Amino acid sequence: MDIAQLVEALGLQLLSGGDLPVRSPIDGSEIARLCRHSPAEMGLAVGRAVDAWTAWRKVPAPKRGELIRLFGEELRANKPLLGRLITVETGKILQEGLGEVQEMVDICDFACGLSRQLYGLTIASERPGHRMMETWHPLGVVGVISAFNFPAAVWAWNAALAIVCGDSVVWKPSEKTPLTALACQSLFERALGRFGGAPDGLSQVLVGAGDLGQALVEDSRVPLVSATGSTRLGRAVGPKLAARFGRALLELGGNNAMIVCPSADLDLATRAILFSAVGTAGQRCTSLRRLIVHNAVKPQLVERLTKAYASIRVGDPLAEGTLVGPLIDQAAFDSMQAALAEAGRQGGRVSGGQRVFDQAHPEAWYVRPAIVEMPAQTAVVRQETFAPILYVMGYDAFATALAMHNGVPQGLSSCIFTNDLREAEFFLSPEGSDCGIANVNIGPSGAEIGGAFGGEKETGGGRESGSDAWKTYMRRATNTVNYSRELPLAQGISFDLGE
Ligand code: UN1
Repeated sequence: MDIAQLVEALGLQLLSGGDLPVRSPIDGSEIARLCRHSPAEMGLAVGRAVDAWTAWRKVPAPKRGELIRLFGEELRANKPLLGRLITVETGKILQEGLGEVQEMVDICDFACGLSRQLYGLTIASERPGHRMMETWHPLGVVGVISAFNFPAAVWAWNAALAIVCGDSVVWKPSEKTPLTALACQSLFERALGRFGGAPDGLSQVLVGAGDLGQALVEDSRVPLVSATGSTRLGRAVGPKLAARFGRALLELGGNNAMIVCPSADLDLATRAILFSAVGTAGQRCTSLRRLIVHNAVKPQLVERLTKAYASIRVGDPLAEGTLVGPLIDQAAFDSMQAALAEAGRQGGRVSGGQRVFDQAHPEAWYVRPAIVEMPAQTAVVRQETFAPILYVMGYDAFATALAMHNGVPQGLSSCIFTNDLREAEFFLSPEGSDCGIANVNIGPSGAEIGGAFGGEKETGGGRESGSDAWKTYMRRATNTVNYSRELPLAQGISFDLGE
């Protein structure tokens, strides 16, 4: 199936003639040309979204859940097509493209159930004849800015929750992956058609570059912006939202580590390292970037990894057996090479990392994943490079490993491999990992949607997806009801005219 047939099956016409070229990282070829939306069009879209929210907030939440249930059905039925399009546009392997769609299906199921569980508390009042409670109300327009590496799932985490919470959504996807965004919108519109009666403008997509995102962030009619991307993006978005008291849900850089202890199951660890360090060509925000290994097992583990890395198949992400597809573009390749050169200067021993298939595909950026043994956690290790580079460092004392683990600016995901209960529990304790996600005997990437997803420090502090992340998409009202004939004041204050 060629790209034209693929997008047509997903309800899109293959567009050409616009000013936004879309390239597939598989071979660097241009697969579409779209028209960019302007910041003025963003303003109009937000206006429509405000109107949509005004109507949608009156629809009972379980009914709103029904729309998301229908959307989940569309996603289930179209999983092979959408998964393939994700692979074509991002270069992640087909298994991972399909996994991304499954993540969307899962969040739809979760959100549908949630639509009957937007619970508030009932609170004991200190006054006689009074009752206190919390109610959760729809917040308004939710802006979503998403990155190229999860071009569909991250939007779905936000959109599925926002819509059952009674909000409307305006989405600015990465300009590197607009086709996936348009396909998601097309499937959502099919669900809307079957649902019937939802307001226009409930979910909108606008494609373009940073000026569009900026218009969304600066629009005071948008009470919440959920932005996924680099810490640099967060530094641009966060202060702008803060300046207008908008709510920010930031999911930024990660520099995720694994501590491997002497008691660890090295077989298990090797498999986990492989998936999390080279999966998605190291382009997940949860990718494993730092390996902190006890010196007693370090030589064995490095040997196993070197062997495993040698047999990784890099190549066409649509072909069966490929584990690593291309990097997204030349800029990603350049920053990988710059980091490797810098690591060398800082005392690292680099193996792998070289470009491959450049003869066959001069416009595509395939690399061998790299392992870099570092003498210490130097500056280059402390920064996030969005590429398959695994820095390996040794330790002798557990406390040193933990200090090294937490000694980076980012705080997204983390894990420990150990069969020692004390080490495992300490890692999860308040004195342990400082990340939003902390795992035992599984890698840092590939989280399920049921938990809250996000991290601390320069990762931005946002939480999306499962658990009670929905609360960010609603506003909380505290209500006190007096069912007595008296007017007692809280804190026992007396305030009488004194006749
Ligand atoms: C991302 O890279 O922005 O935990 C999201 C994971 C995926 C989501 C990654 N479920 O790796």
